[in-house]
Amino acid sequence: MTFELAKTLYERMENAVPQARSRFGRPLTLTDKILVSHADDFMAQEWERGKAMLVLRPDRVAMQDATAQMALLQFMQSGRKRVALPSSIHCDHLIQGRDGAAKDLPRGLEENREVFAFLSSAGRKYGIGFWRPGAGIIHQVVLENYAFPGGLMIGTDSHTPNSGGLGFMGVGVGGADAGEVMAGLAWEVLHPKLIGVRLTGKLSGWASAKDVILKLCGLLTVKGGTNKIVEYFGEGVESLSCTGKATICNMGAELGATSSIFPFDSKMADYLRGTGREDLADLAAANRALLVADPEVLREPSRCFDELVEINLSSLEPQVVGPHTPDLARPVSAMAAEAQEKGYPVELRAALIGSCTNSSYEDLSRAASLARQALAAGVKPKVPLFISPGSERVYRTIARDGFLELFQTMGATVLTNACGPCIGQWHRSDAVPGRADSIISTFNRNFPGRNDGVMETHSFLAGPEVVMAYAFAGSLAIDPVHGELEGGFRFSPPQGDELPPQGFAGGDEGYSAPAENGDQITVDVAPDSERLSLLSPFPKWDGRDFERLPLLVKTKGKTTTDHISPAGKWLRFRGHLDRISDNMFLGAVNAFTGEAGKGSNVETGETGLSFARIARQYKAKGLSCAVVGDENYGEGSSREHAAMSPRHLGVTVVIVRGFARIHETNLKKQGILPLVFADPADWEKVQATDRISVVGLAGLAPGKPVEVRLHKADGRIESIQTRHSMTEKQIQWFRAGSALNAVGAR
Ligand code: MIC
Ligand code: SF4
Repeated sequence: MTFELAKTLYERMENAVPQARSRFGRPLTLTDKILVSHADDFMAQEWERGKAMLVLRPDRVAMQDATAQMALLQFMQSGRKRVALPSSIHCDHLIQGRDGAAKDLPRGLEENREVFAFLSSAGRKYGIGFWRPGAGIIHQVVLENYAFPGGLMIGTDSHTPNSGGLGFMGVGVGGADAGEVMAGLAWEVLHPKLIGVRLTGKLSGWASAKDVILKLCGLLTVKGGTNKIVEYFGEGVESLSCTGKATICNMGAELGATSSIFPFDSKMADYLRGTGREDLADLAAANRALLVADPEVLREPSRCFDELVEINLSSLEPQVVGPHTPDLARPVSAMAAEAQEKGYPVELRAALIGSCTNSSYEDLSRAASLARQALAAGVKPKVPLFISPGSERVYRTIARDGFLELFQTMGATVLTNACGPCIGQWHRSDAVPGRADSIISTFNRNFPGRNDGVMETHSFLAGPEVVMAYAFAGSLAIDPVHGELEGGFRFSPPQGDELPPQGFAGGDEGYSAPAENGDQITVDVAPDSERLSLLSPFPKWDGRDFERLPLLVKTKGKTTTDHISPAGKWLRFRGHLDRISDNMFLGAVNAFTGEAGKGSNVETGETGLSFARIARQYKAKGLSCAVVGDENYGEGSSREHAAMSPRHLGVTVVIVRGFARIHETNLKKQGILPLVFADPADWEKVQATDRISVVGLAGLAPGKPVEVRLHKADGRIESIQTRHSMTEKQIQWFRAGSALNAVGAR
């Protein structure tokens, strides 16, 4: 099926690409080529970067189990019998890592039986491929099975761009977007600007693909990629394996980028062949010119990119980032001094290798090469090590090739092929709330509380080689790359194979195909379920201005979706809006008290309440409320619960210094008014007891500022200006109460 999809796409590109070249009057980047050939209507489309809304037709939809529930519940409201395009569900987020796969997987199956039954029955009925729990992490499975150069996919997970490693543009979206596209609607996204990253030189020694993106995170920061696509080019590109490229694209999500992409090359062809898709490799090779930027772009990149960055792979040093944010980067050689200076706890309590970012065969083989060296020299690991393979295919292959045995010899716990600790599905036996200690992983995110639920844990991120080396060093005070370990042992640089020399091991990979005709299949939702509940539409806007709303919370500093709607134990309730809403803002820092997760009911004066409780109290009195946030509000994940819970509990407006892309769209989709302070300094003016009015809503129009009035406790009224980025259509969503209501209303 993928071959056919690719073939039709390349035929379409044959026309679309020259047409776009002449319309734009310049050579095309790869991103341009992909976007123009997926336009719903190329001629009617406006093509201004940073301004126009693109209306696109993706080739696929991918969903992971934690977000698929809401995506499917929303799709089901459309009344369609079958999805309009190839789609898949991947069960990876709900399995807890604890004792190792042999015990964890059966336990996870039992604990989540209801949810998996719902997802698999919905998959069978609506024509969606279903990957069973343990089959692997969504992005690895997509890379191995579905990605093809030049294609476009949306996925209900922010790391969907991982597939850009195979030239397949992936974009993370909320479940509402996925639900609508599966129902046959086109997909809309703000036309991203383009960052060109020129890679020169060649990786060698310790440096790996992970270091390229960690370095870039340090350079561009977590908001540097908002509403932008990162396209890589230059001679360094060819030296990176396909899965290494995927690592880089994966973590483009940490820049807030809409997507990241690499041009088609021989490494991609090798990977396609290695994963049994020889036909696609040949087809892509025959269409190479469509799947790379025009040669003139490489000669004159400033004509075609909005921003340019250059990274020399030859001089790249391995990086370590963290704690608490992925953009706090430094070379590994600077870690020890910085840890001391900043007072980070230096003793490492856990080392974790895996996640969608770093769980390829190459990653594990390079980590294994270091483990082998140390064990041979009699050096023992100092820190508990956890390994999460990315997919069943990778798992079987490392089992066959002896890495698994090696990891087990050193006492590692091999977890299910799933997200596990990366998303807080981790029973960390030695975690103590309130105690700060340090862990290091190959993951992509390290927001407070993410892995073990303890806000104080200092989570550092690095490549698989560096994490393995630290597992033997045991301390951030040692530089395991350049320095000596106990007994004078020094590692030699790691070595590994990009692809398994004997090919991937075969066998059942955990896929179930949908039914040919799903009419007779019923979707499993128990009426008394505490895990799933069917959705009822949000109320439509009553046509009136928002008058004197109480302020539910003003957040200070980082407010990621992990702060707004934590995962971990709450993943349980991802299909049950009312239950999950009790987690609302549990991680958000109250700007007035500095405390996380608690605030006051301004009506009753009661303090120390959870924000969900306060919102429920207001709601019971018929009051809506407002939220005020800081910079890059909603960064991190695609989880729309961070928009749905506030909406469910009565938040009607969110006013911030700046939004992250996916979250802003999620708010719009769910009918919440997302406003941005015209003057970021006005954030300071908002006080705990202010009542907030938003006026002139009947005249809401694209590009038109919105007036917000702060009614002060002493009776003064302060007026401030805000802006919004809603298009005419998105304003309809607001009026209808949600995007889904607006679709229904047509
Ligand atoms: C994440 O890495 O934060 C997640 C869990 O994969 C999320 C999706 C979710 O919250 O379910 C993401 O990245 O979008
Ligand atoms: Fe899963 Fe972690 Fe990847 Fe998210 S970032 S998809 S939780 S492995």
